[in-house]
Amino acid sequence: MMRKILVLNGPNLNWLGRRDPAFYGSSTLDELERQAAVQAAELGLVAEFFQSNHEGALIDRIQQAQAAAIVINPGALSHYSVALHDALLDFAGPVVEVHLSNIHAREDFRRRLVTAAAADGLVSGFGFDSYRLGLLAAAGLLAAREAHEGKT
Ligand code: CA2
Repeated sequence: MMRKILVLNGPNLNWLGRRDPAFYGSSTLDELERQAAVQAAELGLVAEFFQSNHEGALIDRIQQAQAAAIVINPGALSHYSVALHDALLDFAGPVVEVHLSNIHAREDFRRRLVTAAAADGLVSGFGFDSYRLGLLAAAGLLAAREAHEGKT
């Protein structure tokens, strides 16, 4: 059975490709998701996508997730959402946080990461490739867990 991976995008990422190409590139969220679906399939995963501008909607989706792992770009919520942090912490599977831009090369307020503390790891600064690397990391963590479970 193919394992599912949930790819979540937070506030304003629905604007991808429409503004700020210097930071976020010129492709749309739809294009990003289509690319990520192919990359996930290459790793033996079925990707499900959800974007919301609302913190609560993202938390609801995490709580209801049937997926084995999560790749999430929480957008600006990364910098202050304790509620999203707590929802990710309660998720049973691997969590990888991704950012299109290098958050350490921007304003100081972006260097404070709240949700990333609930993730297994973080990828930042590689544009769409951050998602590809995030999927790869999540697939590696899933394989490691399965190998461990096989031994116990
Ligand atoms: O680099 C990232 O992926 C961010 O999560 C993007 C967030 C930003 O608040 C984080 O600090 C870093 C912003 C997403 C806004 O996306 C837009 C895309 C195109 C046009 C306007 C906004």
